[in-house]
Amino acid sequence: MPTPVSLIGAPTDVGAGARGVSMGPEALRVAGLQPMLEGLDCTVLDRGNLAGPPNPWQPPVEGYRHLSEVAAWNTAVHEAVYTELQQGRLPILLGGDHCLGIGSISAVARHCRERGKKLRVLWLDAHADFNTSLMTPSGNIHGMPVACLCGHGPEPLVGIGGHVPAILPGMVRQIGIRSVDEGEKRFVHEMGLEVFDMRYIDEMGMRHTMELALAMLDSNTHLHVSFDVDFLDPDVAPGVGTTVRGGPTYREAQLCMEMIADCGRMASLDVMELNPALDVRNQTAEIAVDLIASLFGKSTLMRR
Ligand code: NNH
Ligand code: MN
Ligand code: MN
Ligand code: MN
Repeated sequence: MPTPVSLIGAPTDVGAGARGVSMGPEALRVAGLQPMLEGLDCTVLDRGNLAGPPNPWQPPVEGYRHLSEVAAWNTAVHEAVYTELQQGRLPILLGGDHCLGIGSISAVARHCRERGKKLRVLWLDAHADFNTSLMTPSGNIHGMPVACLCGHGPEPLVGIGGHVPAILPGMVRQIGIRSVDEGEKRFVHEMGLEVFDMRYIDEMGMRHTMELALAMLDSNTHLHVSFDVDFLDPDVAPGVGTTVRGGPTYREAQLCMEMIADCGRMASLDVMELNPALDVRNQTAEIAVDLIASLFGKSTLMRR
């Protein structure tokens, strides 16, 4: 029996530089996320949307935009994701901007510590999201979640979940990266993050990339997938706030998701940064739902 799935909506854009990802959860529902999963024999509970403060749309203060609002939303996400994991369910966080990866992944890490499980995080994104207040060009906290999770960030974010750092850089594999800020680049190297950037994928192919990113998972490993929709090439996924050309094609992204499904270890998922205000007839939401189907084991032939 597959693990029962819980959908958790987090309708906020407090960590982003463009308004609109707050509409992401509803767009994914409208694109048929729940019936798609049920068609793959998953039992699904939609937990509805979390609540949190509105977006005050203020400039950054000391390198952070909306820090208290970001902390409030992440605290709510942490508790919701943790609760689902404790009940043996597979949480799918529907973003919302990617700052919420702090709440989600800190909850997964806490669950893993308590259960003696190893953790592997796949970060599918055009961006490394490894900025700190000193190096951020924008103050937008959706550019900082990986750094915060690794213990580099403000106390109200780094402390979520009660264990600092929540994760170690060695647990993370980043895939699809093609936009990294200057200071951020140095910090990524310094901390030893393992990054499969687009140059790597171009030269080695998605198959080899995913074989490495998924290497050494065992039956005691919890695999978390944090899927920033801007991972995809903007030709197929225009509905995001920060498009970067040169991303994975539809087919490359499908293979990436299929290989994750085949490894059989995915136990939690974030689907982030979908921006319906910038989308065209909900096509980006529909593509995201297609790719999530592959993540949950839909394949062209035979297997189902
Ligand atoms: N690196 C930029 C910043 O920190 C952009 C981050 N935007 C994202 N990240 N969408 O996934 O402001
Ligand atoms: Mn578990
Ligand atoms: Mn991101
Ligand atoms: Mn991104």
